[in-house]
Amino acid sequence: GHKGTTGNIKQVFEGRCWDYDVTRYIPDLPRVTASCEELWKLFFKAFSYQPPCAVALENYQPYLRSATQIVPRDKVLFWSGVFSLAHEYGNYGRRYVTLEDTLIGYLANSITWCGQSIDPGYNVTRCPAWDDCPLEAAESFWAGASMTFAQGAKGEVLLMLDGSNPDKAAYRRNSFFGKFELPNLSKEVTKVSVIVSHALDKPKIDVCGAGSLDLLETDVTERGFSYVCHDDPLAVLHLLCADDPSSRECKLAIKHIRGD
Ligand code: NAD
Ligand code: CXR
Repeated sequence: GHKGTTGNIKQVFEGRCWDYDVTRYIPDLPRVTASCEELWKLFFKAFSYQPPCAVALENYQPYLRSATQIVPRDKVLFWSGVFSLAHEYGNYGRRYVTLEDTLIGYLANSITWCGQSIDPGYNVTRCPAWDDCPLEAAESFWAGASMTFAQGAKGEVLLMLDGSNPDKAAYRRNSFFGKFELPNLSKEVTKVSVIVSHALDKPKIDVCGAGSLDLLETDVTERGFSYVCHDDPLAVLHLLCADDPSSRECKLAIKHIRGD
């Protein structure tokens, strides 16, 4: 069991929606024409007045159709296991655009919701955990959102992965990326460019050209896309170093280089 539907969810959803239009303008992302009120109605209709585990992927389609924005060519960023780092590197839509930078992901990120058959149609005290429902029901919103996001991608796409998790391989066929994004990339995608990031001063468990990254290369090239993979490019390493400048891997030879 888990906490229930986020308090004031309608106000949070509609408020975020208005705010997105005013303060979250992302270069070259088309605006959504549906009003915030219409979007809330479509979103709420997908799950409300239904048992919490009975929500099929199709239920969210009317909402997803109304809220989809097509991301400019070469700007889509997917991620697995590196939520914060990916959004920092993408600079919240200014350098690359993640699902959470689009309206669909922005409105739903970090909120909880689930339906119930009786009034008010959603459960305020308890929503099932992922494992309490059949996988499809728990996944249905983010699965649909991820599929829609992948279907709209064009050109070269970027994927950021965690190469330092001892419990999870960097690339997994059963992650959201593996199950709903990679299989739904359109023919307009040319290349999948992968960044494998490693926690500072920790063992590098998964690296380009081995293990799960080999499997990824196979899955990407079999679909007809070209593939490139980089471990810890400096632009990403330096972001990690901003949070931990004294770690061994961040000791730049600054004195030596700049002189004194
Ligand atoms: P991931 O393993 O980092 O999972 C992302 C999040 O999904 C997790 O933090 C968790 O909140 C949830 N999640 C996934 N599987 C779960 C499970 N079995 N049990 C409980 N919670 C689970 O990476 P991923 O699975 O590849 O998903 C990330 C990709 O899919 C991104 O590219 C993004 O576009 C999309 N996505 C985003 C969200 C989100 O919360 N913003 C959720 C799902 C998918
Ligand atoms: O715990 P952190 O993320 O380092 O979180 C850093 C900040 C948070 O304060 C929050 O503002 O990043 C934001 N954030 C979310 N909004 C969010 N929503 C869902 C971070 N993570 C979020 N999640 C999920 O929680 C992500 O899918 C991610 C997990 C924690 O990610 P991480 O440890 O990188 O998989």
